[in-house]
Amino acid sequence: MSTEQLIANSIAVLNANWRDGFTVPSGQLYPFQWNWDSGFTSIGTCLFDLDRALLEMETLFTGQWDNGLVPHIIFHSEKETTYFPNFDFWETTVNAGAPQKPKTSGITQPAVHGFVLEHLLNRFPNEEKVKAWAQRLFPKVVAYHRFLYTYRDPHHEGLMFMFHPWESGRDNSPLWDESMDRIVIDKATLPAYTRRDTKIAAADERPTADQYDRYVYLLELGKKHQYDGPGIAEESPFLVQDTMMNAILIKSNASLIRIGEQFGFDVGELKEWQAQSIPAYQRKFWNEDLQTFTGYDLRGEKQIIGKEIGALVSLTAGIADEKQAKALKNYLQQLHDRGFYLCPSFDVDSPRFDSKRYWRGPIWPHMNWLVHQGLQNYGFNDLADIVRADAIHLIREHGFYEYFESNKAQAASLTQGYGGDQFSWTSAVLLDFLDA
Ligand code: 2M8
Repeated sequence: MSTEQLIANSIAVLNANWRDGFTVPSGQLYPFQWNWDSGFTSIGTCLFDLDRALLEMETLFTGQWDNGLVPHIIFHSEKETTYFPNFDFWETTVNAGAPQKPKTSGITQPAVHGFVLEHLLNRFPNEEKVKAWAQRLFPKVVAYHRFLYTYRDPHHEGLMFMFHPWESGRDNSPLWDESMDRIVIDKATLPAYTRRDTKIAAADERPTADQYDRYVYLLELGKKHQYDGPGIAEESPFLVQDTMMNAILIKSNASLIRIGEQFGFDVGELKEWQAQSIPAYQRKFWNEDLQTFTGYDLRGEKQIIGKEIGALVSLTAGIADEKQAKALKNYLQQLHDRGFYLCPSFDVDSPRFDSKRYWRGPIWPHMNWLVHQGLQNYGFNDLADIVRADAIHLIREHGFYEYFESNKAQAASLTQGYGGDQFSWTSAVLLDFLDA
């Protein structure tokens, strides 16, 4: 397929997934607005319809709670019933600060908004409407970061926690296995539910039934504590400080500081967060033996051992020092030399690696976008080019899927990717990659 055709197809996917004011990740599998998906979508959409890209982010923030939370799903339609868990299962009315309309979930996702604002400002430096948009959203994004530092950092370390794997965006990563195994499921007390995802995507490419029981358990735990109560940190068996969520938060803090300075907002609070978060990330997450950053299991009080894609996002945020950056770069270079597409979402040498199951091994194009930028930050341009080229190649050969086979030998016999088709962030980051 020619580059012109790829661009035309990407735009067609994003047009087909556009609803009234926002883009669904994938028409069938994910029929609502997802938080971090919208950020990546804006980065692609702005290249052919700037107004729509701006509206995407504004619509997302119509779901913001009084406490600052930006939920992971905004259920703009209450009639759409093909996704589980829907708004009625979340019952966010337990929290008086949750909006009545639109209905939302009660958890969050990676804090991409700050860097998305800056990305668009940099792309369109002379557009007054982009400047006005950034100034309107700035205080809302800061309020969201304040939520994370207030409600998700009980020991005031400068590192936020998550209490549900869906918050990480990397739902069934093997990183969470040990914490998830801690949850004892009592079927008699777990509310009845029916999954919808496995009716649309292949079951062996999705999380398992046991994992879904635990997702529901943690949702109920959040609900019990109004989704922001201190009881979450006290009780949740799953309580994790994640490498990627914290790296993205730090990256967005940096963007907000620059934006705030450009437009004359007070950035004192942002600078204080940043001054605490970067050294804390360095101190707590670097693992000398593994030569990578590893998240921290707050409930189990230990590092979460595993080589995983989230650590590579530290490059995008500029957290890694030169030596650490080199180690992360070498890790990727070796994978490339051994015949893997970049960047597999989990350690290919681990027995828990699964090249086709969701976040346990496949390639995710928006992750390539983040890692590509990170490698460029440190001047590793040749490897950055490979990361970009691999994403383009997989989409060109296998279609606009949600994720892709990471083992080149195995991918050679495949004609398509995995998970949902006609996927928004896949199309959006492809547009940006092709525009570069
Ligand atoms: C996936 O997660 C949702 C739950 O949020 C699901 O499996 O139902 C993840 O890949 C997540 O990162 C993504 O934002 C979402 C929509 O694309 O799908």
